[in-house]
Amino acid sequence: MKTTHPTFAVVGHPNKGKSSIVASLAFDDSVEISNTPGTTTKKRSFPLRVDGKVLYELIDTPGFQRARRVLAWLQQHDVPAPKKREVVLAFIQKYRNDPYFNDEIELLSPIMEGAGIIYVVDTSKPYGKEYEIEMEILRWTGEPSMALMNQIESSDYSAEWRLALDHYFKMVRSFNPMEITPAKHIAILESMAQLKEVWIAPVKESIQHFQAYQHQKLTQSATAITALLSEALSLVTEQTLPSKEATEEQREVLLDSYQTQLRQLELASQKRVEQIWSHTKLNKSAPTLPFEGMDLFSKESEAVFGLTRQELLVTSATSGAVSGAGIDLLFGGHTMLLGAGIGAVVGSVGAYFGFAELGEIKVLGSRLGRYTLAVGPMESRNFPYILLGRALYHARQIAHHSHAKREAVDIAEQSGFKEQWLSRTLRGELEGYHKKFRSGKPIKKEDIRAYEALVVGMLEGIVSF
Ligand SMILES: Nc1nc2c(ncn2[C@@H]2O[C@H](COP(=O)(O)OP(=O)(O)OP(=O)(O)O)[C@@H](O)[C@H]2O)c(=O)[nH]1
Ligand SMILES: [Mg+2]
Repeated sequence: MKTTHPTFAVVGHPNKGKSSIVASLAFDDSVEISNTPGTTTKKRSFPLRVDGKVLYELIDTPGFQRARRVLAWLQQHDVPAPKKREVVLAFIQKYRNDPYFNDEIELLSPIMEGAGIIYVVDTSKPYGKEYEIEMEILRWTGEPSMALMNQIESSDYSAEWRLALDHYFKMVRSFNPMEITPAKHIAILESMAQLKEVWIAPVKESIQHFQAYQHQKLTQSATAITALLSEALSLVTEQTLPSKEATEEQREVLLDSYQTQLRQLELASQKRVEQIWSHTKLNKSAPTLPFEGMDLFSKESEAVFGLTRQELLVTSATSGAVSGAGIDLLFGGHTMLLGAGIGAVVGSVGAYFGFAELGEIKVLGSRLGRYTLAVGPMESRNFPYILLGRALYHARQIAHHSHAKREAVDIAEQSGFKEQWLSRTLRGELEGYHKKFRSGKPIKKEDIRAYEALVVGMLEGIVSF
């Protein structure tokens, strides 16, 4: 194999997280992962490509199945160290079509073709001598190697593992494929580069590309989120009417269609963000989208992703919905706000939380005896914050979602999120743009760009690097 980029074969005992490590480091959710030992049966290469250039390549392999037999075969050949490699090649040559040794052939061949070895162990299980057989086989290849300690469950035998692994590997690192951040990703790449001297320079260069690539994903996400906000707030939904009077049912149908369109805009923006972060399978297989079952217009959504009740009141107050006594009440604190007093001040709780007042449904002038019933642009001043809060939260969860994870993204993880994304000054800045988006006038490119910059700043604050 003639490669110009660093290549690593991820090997080890069955069911120790080899495929999970490959998925997380290659940003690839198509890697087969399951808790059935022997899931991976064929070697498969996963290159990480950025702008057409391969930064590095990981090879997923099956676990050792016949390690004892293989080592026995190798040891029949009593050769000095420089010749051991040839014995491994002879083994591959002899058994390449023998299904009995399929797994060993699959895992040894990429190593013999020049891939660095990454040996994966699960340090939540006790160390055992049987692993020495595998490590001994790897030693026969004469190729440089490192060990990754992946603690799958909570029990911790890493101390004894480390003592054992230090005998066989010049580098031993801990790595959790479920909780990967760009910083951890880079740290592990730096260690991996140490395996071969010729890889140090290319990996350094790759890391720079990698960092630029991560930031590019943030800006692209900001573009998708800004498009959502500007399109949703300026959205107008219309329906033709046969006469000047619209029935209650016609109004309801229109409002329903308006809400559906808003939901679709949100969904399209979420899809785009998932695509940016290479999460293309999220909504197909077992994992569910964040917010699935939590509607954009639900009370839960307001409470979780929008403003706090106090902030919502301030928004209403600044929009003139609350006056005099209302504002005094506002600064009295949460307990008062939750009391019966609220209703007395503005008439209905719905007005505070916005969704009752998405927009006025208007009958527009006639053309050829036909009238138009219209709703939009968005009138609720709270709605943009709900939408933005949800979009930022979704982007953060997606950016933090390891490609090794096969379970749902957890909405309950949002603790502390609200406080992190919206400051008072920021709210002031956003409000100006929301007003423009809601004005019904064409939206200027420079306003879109300025809003994107604000969103990039918010994303930088909530996505950990
Ligand atoms: N909680 C947790 N689960 C993990 C971790 N690493 C792997 N798993 C789970 O362990 C199981 C095995 O993971 P795989 O990545 O398929 O393991 P493998 O070594 O490729 O297995 P084979 O292909 O069968 O040899 C899967 O259910 C993973 O979700 C981890 O760090 N934490
Ligand atoms: Mg596997």
